[in-house]
Amino acid sequence: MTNRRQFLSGAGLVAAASVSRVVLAALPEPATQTSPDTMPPLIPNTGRPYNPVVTLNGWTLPWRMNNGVKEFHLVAEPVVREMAPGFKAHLWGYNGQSPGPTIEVVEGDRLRIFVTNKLPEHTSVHWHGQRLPNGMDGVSGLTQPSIKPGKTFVYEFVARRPGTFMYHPHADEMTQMAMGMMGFWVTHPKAKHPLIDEVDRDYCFLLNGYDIDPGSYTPKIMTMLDFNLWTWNSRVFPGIDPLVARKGDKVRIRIGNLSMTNHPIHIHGHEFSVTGTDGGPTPKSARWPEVTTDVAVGQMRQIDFVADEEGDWAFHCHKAHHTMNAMGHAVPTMIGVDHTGIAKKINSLIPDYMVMGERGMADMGEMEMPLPDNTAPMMTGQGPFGGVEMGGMFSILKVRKDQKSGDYKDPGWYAHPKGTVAHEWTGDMPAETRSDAKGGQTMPLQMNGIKEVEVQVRKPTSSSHEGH
Ligand SMILES: [Cu+2]
Repeated sequence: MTNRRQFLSGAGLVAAASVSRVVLAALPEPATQTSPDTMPPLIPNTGRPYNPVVTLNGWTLPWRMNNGVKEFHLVAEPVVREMAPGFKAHLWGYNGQSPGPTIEVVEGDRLRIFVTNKLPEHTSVHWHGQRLPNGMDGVSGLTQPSIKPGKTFVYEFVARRPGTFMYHPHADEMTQMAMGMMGFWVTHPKAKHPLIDEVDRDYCFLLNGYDIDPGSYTPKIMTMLDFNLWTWNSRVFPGIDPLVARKGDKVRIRIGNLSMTNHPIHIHGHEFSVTGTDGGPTPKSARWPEVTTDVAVGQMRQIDFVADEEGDWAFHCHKAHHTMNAMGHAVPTMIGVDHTGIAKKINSLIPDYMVMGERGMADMGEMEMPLPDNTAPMMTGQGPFGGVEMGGMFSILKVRKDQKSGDYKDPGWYAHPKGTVAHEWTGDMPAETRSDAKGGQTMPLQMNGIKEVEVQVRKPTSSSHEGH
């Protein structure tokens, strides 16, 4: 609301209806947001009504109505993004943030989007997934000249089909997307749509990735695969806000992937259906229940489910390396290697020396290791029962029966009913028995002359695995 008012501040006290043509000819004042918090949904107070989305650790761009045209103003500019508390990255984005603000419109809306370039190099904006006149597609060199630094371009088109979209530059794309230039776009249906259910909560976020050396602030833009920070809306766990629902709510989550690899997005405790893709709503006959959906590069997936199980449910990318944060770890696998005695000897020479990874990497989550300035711990987050040992693309779906509708505040940890938490078994352990099934009859192994060998290999240090 305040942002909406900001737009009209150029008109002073003149009522919106009688604003002079001179004022309306000017650019809408660009709105800026620098807080990384999840902002409440922006309820539309002009144009056709709709049920707004909530952008995880993001916000929605306000607009002004000008003679029946919705006008937005995007500013491409360098930004400082807090990726997690205590960890800031120097990125490029829009209107104070990376990703840029979510743009929400209604099917049939006439749009005018001003794009001002405050970057040190040219840019353009491609409206990913939209049907629009070719010259509005934003591919610099192909459909328009690039927007030079300091210049403002205007894009005009009609939001022709409802769905989930994205926007990003189509000029020096590798650099500009590696630096965080991207945003989400939702076009709501103009009337009840047979394939688009009304939902109680509608979340959205982008999958992205960065390669930022611990202790530094700026992403390495040449990285193609070895990213060390896997982010949702340029945030890493525990910096990603929870997704909150009231028990029984119909929940929609829209996910767009502008990273360099695919992400199997997985939910605990519930099944969802993919109800929409890049191409629009999914036909009902093509929907099936599942708990993980792969979101490939450049794709959007819209998942719907009923949040009918109370609790704190993990919600994450299922690539285990994507739920960890940066660490320069050319670390060989040490599991099973007994260091007894060695550490003591080394300690007499190097007092701070410690053995890492002897029992797995879980120790890392709790170790109070000195980190270089400006990075996020590799795997962290304290839950009610101890360390969560996660980072990167991880959040929590919090379902509560007493969460008020429209309340997106974190309700705290779930209070499990008595007797419903896994607990230690303290009774006697039965003796181990061996299965007497023989097996192995279909394809008998040819062991002629070959002795059984027990392989005990220690993986060599690999310099090609610096990140995740
Ligand atoms: Cu992933």
